[in-house]
Amino acid sequence: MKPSIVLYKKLPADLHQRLEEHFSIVEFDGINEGNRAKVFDALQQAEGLIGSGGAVNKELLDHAPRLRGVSTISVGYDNFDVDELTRREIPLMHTPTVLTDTVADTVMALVLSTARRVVNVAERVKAGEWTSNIGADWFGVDVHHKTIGIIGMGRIGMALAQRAHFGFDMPVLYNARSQHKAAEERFGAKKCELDELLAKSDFVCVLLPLTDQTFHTIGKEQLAKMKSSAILISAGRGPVIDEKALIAALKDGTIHAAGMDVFETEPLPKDSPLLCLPNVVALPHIGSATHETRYGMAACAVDNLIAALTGDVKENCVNPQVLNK
Ligand code: 8YV
Repeated sequence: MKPSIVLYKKLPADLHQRLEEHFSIVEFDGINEGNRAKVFDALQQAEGLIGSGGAVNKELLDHAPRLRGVSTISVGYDNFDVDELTRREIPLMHTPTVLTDTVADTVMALVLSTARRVVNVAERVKAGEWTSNIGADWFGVDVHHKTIGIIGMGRIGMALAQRAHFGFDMPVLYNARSQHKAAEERFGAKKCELDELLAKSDFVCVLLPLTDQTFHTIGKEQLAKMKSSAILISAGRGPVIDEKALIAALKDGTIHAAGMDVFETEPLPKDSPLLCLPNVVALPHIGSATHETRYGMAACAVDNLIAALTGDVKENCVNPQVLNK
């Protein structure tokens, strides 16, 4: 008999079929209040779990006594209780490499669209406001040759530095726990303390994952250290930035603008003040959302689950200490 797994995100047909060749699948559309009881019921038999979104915490794991492998269709895993998974010797698999360039492209899109006011001016064109040669009220600010500060120099930070350095002649500053020799050699990147990066950067790009340590890394105090002409880009996880403090800073001119792909609450509540600020470009967490990359992530996650349940994990494991136990 094939091992039973719970799938909680719709997969392309060929990938669904690939999973089916190995496992007996119980499928759900997400894990939410409405289906929690049914998911918990299916988890009683499940040896594998694959999907994205929704909390995989102790309560859920307590309903999954036979679980041997978990695979998330994402690079981020802040909604997983990794300590609890590790304690139970369950490998957590993720998709760290396949989305790197796509997310870096999204960050660059936010840099360009905030600086050049792309969304704002395009809306004005559609509204019929382009009736004569444009004046200064349509102008933006330059991106090329400006200083970019990258907070969180992982794979995506590196891909962003590459674009900024080679594509836009931008000096690159970065703040990270460890030194990145490759970034320094390839892109002339300079490692800085956070305060120095905030004070010197024209674009501050925050790419940190969410952990207890990174929560509200950027708050009132940090925003006050930025140039008043600077633009903040948020593309890691929303709670890394204190949104209330950011809204205040955008309103009172502490900083010039913000480009955001992630928010403290997602979907962004309809009454968020961010939606009324002309100097904000807000995207619906599209970092990795291209057809090609989302397919690649799903394929990687399927392979990861198969590897985890057949004891053949070679890469992409968040807690590799549980392997070979
Ligand atoms: C996805 C992401 O949007 O991979 C991540 O961590 O944030 C995004 O690529 C998200 O996980 C939904 O699949």
